[in-house]
Amino acid sequence: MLHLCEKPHFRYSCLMFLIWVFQLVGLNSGFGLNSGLNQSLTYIWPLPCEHTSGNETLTVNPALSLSIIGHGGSFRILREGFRRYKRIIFKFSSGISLKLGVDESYTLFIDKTEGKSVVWETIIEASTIYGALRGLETFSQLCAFDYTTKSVQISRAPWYIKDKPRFAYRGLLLDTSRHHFPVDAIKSIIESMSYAKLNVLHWHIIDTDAFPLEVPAYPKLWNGAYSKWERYTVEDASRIVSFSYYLAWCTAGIHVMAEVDVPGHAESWGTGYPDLWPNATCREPLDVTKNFTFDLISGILSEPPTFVIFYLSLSFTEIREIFPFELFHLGGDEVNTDLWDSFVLTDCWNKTRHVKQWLDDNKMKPKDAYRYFVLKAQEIAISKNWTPVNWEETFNAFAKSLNPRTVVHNWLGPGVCPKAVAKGFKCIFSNQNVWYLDHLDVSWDEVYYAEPLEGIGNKSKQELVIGGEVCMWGETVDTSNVQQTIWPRAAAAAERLWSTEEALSADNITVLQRLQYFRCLLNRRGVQAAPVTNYYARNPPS
Ligand code: CP6
Repeated sequence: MLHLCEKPHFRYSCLMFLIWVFQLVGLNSGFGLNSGLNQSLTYIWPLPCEHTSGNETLTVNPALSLSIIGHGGSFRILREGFRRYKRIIFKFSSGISLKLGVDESYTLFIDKTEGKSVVWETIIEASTIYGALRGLETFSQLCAFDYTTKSVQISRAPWYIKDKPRFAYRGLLLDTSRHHFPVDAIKSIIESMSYAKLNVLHWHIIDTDAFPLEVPAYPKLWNGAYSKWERYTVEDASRIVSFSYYLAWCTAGIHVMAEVDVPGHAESWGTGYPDLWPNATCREPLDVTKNFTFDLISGILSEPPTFVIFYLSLSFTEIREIFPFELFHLGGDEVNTDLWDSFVLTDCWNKTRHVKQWLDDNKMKPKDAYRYFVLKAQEIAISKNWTPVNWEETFNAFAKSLNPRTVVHNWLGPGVCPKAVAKGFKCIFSNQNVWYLDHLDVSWDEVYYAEPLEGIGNKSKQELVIGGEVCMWGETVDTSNVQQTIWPRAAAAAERLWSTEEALSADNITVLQRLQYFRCLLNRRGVQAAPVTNYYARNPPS
């Protein structure tokens, strides 16, 4: 329960500060912080005047919070200081594992309290910190600066709000291969996602055009980056993930789902390791015949640490800890395995002598090799305790062989989610006709009225649609125009994914007015959202 208004009984005559370090559990084995240190010494500099200590080892919950009890003094300075220290403490920790489907519900009351004098109070009730964060976002949207009175006001009080998401998965894809995005640009995008209550950043890290990620075990992989400066170190990746969880230490609650797209869309892997290409002129899909190809995928997904030693010897143990989210995307899209296919470029396997030989020896057609490749990649992800996600082509080509835990990611128009859930698979809706943000001719209302559950009548099957995702592919955007292209249309999808159908069935004009207001709110918060009814709208609302 967060009390956003100061309550009278907090007025003690002396100041008192509490720092909650709850959920202190477990023993650490010899790795990490204390390894190699003489345990009998106190590593505090300068040494405190007095101290005693014991011998238990505790794990500090990253939800570390500060309660201030008392009155007087500048709490703001203390709060800022607390934030600063929290940032230092958790700098290299990717932190808590926020689960998909965590309870994000909350209730928000703004009401008069009983008693002699009238005191207005805001109370947010939530059973998880993430619900409380969603509630804070809502609260912030009720607050508006009034230019006449020069104060921040809440109109239409008292308020009572009861809220929860319709779908657990509310995503935005960002593609860092077609154009590079500096870490700060990615953070701004994450921050803006939280305003619309989107909760998954699908990070399409690598593609044909560039391999910007550091993989310590295979240091030449990121030779495929555009330049030395257009790369993400393991530490950058970790920072992005922990920022999503905490967002400047208290507001986002966003998952990062990493994608390593194989076997197509992977030409850049071979810049450092040309052996991965079927041949020098035909470079993807990746060479299916070589163990080395799969060693590399394992290398990316299960990289043990090059021991990272910073000023505190906190180290990552595995890439799995850098991306703690349960879903990992393995791509699998646009692999054309048929000789007669129009995408001649991707028909390398048949055209490369040693690959063709391998196919014949193993009595495989390219389609079989595609399945073999995708399933092997899935096994690697599963062995690391990730749930694999694949673009819908894998389901379309060999649904029967896919691991039943696979999440099918729709994109080729409508239709695959009904089929996937009928077969018991989970599904994410991203119909390219409406939810591909690089299609500038799709207007906000086409985005808004796209329905992830279309064609699925059965309630238990509907539950297998975990949500949807708008996709910001990188061919046409970089830092200069990405936010304008994402917003405001991503907000239309965000409401579709959060709100109940009653809210969504409102008339076009009401929705438009509200969306225009939200777009201005984004602008006020520094997000360069484009106008809602823009020149590229194909069907401007009448
Ligand atoms: N890159 C990857 C892409 C696309 C896909 N995968 C894509 C295809 C068609 C359109 C937009 C994007 N650029 N890896 C499809 C999933 Cl219109």
